[in-house]
Amino acid sequence: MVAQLPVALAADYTVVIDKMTFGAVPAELHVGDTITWQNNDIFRHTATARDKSFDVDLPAKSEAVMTVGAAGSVAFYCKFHPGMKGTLVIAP
Ligand SMILES: [Cu+2]
Repeated sequence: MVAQLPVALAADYTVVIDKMTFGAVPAELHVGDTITWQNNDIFRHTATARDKSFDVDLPAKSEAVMTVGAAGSVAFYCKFHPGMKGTLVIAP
């Protein structure tokens, strides 16, 4: 009999940017998941990792998808509005 290995399915999450603030980030993130950054503002934003592991450009009223690449705790911010920030906690 063949053992059934658990299959980790990649999950898709959305982080909404609204009124100059990053919304809630996924509580349970794993490498291979995708995050759609959705900018609802009339301003351009970015989602930029302090460790440079990602840098997503988000023109006004746009969205962009990124795949989570590495485990760890990654602080991020907006290059244009440094007060906008958050942290992704990514499990392997
Ligand atoms: Cu911004």
